[in-house]
Amino acid sequence: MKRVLTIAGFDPSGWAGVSADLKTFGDLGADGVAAITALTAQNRSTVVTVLPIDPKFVRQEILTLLAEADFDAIKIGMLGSFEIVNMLIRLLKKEGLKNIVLDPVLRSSSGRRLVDKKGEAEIIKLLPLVRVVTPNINEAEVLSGEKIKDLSDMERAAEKIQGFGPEAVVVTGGHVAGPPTDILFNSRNKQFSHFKGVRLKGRKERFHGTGCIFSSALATGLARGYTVKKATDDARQYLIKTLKARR
Ligand code: PXL
Repeated sequence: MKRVLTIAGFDPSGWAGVSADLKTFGDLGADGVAAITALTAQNRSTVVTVLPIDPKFVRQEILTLLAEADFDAIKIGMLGSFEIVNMLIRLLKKEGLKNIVLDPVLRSSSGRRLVDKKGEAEIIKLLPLVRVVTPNINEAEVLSGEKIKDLSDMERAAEKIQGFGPEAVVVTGGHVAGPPTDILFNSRNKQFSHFKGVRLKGRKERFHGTGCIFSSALATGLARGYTVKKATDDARQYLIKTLKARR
């Protein structure tokens, strides 16, 4: 069984954060383990409070799991504070951890910060240490410093973010109007892949945790040794199936 670690926040509603990540790993047949970076008080529509965990404790969480067995892949989600981002940068370098998917979580759908302002700026320094980054449109705008209105803007942002050091970038298209298209830019072949989807209907709560599930499924594919393109394709299929099953 492949062993996949999530480093993310806890969402007590179960649809986002570590609980969604562990469910995704389990559904896809991987052995999921978790290090919690923050607690939150929230339901599926509103985040009320965010409580980042002491970075020394988060470090212990990760190192204790690592002492037992290596990870085949890692997914990084909500980080909460500058201190945690900083600790993680040092830990990933020191331990030489590889095959990492970074979901650069900045804000909840309701607009609440999920990492403080200083931490948001520090996330750029994680990019050279990870294999794939999966920003949504808003996160891609912040990381690239460019406004995104259409597919060519998404391509430009993906390429610019790749320039910060990851092997590949997937900009997810759920946050622009119309049929959603996800765009992958892979530095290995310098090529873009477009993954066209169908807009699912429903209240916004139905889409709570979408980015968490997608990045966790992608990490599971990488753990299995799939290419980034196949892992992306499979992760999208799993996400669509999961969203369709929600009411
Ligand atoms: O979907 C972003 C996200 C990630 N991680 C946690 C969250 C949320 C959104 O609410 O709570 C823990």
